[in-house]
Amino acid sequence: MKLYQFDLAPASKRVTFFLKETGIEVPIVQLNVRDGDQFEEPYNSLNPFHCIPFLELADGTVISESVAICRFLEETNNMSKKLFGKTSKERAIIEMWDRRIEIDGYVPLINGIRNKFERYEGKVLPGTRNDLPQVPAIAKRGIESCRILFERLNAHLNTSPYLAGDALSIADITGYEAVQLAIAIEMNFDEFEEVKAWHEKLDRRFKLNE
Ligand SMILES: N[C@@H](CCC(=O)N[C@@H](CS)C(=O)NCC(=O)O)C(=O)O
Repeated sequence: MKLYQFDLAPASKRVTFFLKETGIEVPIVQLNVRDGDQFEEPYNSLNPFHCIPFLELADGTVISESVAICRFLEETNNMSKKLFGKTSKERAIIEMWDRRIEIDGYVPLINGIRNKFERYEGKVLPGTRNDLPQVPAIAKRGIESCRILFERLNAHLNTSPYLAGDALSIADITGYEAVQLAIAIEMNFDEFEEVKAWHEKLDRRFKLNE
């Protein structure tokens, strides 16, 4: 089994934090996606989405998508810590938050960043190189979408230490990276004090684990 990563990328960080939290170990190969390693063989054929992270199994199966990779690793390793939940109810609540954060915050901000900063010219959509123009309005819309999400998260985090209750879950990892993207796109979210406090708590935890 091999996990293909680029340590600086948000999607890779989601898997890295999951591995650190659970103690699961997987051999890692670094691909520099900024230099276009993902378009070179054998990686180009291994993963047609041309993004990291992706996991290559011993039988040749390739799994991409950070959450799919983490879920597979959790289900195939017998670790006591479960970031996807232990009961049906826990799993549903965790997935609910994870998807809301990904749909309303993470993806709109990724699209925003790729449409805002010059370094993404020609790379507007992840895993592509083409001449699609950058559209600054997409960055503005991404921030608006994330603002609505943060308002909701702020109210929720006032009553809960982590998104799905008393324990950290995969949804918190997605949420942490969404806040990192909000910082990267220069969004001001000072008014969301609960979100900031939760992000700082996660920041200390993940940095301690480094
Ligand atoms: N939804 C995917 C996102 C994967 C993704 O977009 N990866 C980016 C880095 S964060 C990438 O590999 N980009 C390469 C490129 O755009 O060329 C996941 O969570 O795994």
